[in-house]
Amino acid sequence: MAESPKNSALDEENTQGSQDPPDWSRRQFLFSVGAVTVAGLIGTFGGSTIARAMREVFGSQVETGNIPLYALDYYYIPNYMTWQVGDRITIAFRNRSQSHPGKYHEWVVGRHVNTENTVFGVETQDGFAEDFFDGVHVTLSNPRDVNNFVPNKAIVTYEGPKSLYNIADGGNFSPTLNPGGAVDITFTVPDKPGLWNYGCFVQHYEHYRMGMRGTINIVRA
Ligand SMILES: [Cu+2]
Repeated sequence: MAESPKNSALDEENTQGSQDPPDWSRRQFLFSVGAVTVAGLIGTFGGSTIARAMREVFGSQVETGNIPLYALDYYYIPNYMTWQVGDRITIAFRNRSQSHPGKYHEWVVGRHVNTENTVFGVETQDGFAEDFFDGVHVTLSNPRDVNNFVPNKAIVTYEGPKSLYNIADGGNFSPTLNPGGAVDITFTVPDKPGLWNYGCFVQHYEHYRMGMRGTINIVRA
């Protein structure tokens, strides 16, 4: 009997002990399953939403225009996106923290999580070695309860009073929102195809470690 693509995906989930070196899509799938498990343990709210979102991981459609991105404790919805080079998009970033007290969360996009050798071994550090927004023209708008914003090497246009963005130095391009906070991030997808990661490194990468991360697949037009 011929396998449908859906069955193949399930088979991959059931062969985690396989000796075969995983290809990229399989690694991405297992990575995502781990994130879902963590999210399910931490928050019963939203668990089913996450599971539903994860079923869309394969064959994810190119998204353009206005793309909502929700930060919860400690995961994002969605945690996978596909963008196309040259498309104009707005990430409508919202912090929907449901813990008490609420948590602030950031959105950092890049590659290669920074690590450092310590007496405890190799430890993850804050942020990515490669910042996706380096050299990218970005417009920020509709800020509400922005904890801080680090532009790093992005070329940023601010709509409205700059004071509302609490502009800060250091680290990757990263809007950080207080609970209930919001900001819209508008840009043209640069010619940086391939897989990128995003994450929240708040509390010395604890949020990232707990599953607050996602993947962007950038495809050429
Ligand atoms: Cu966070």
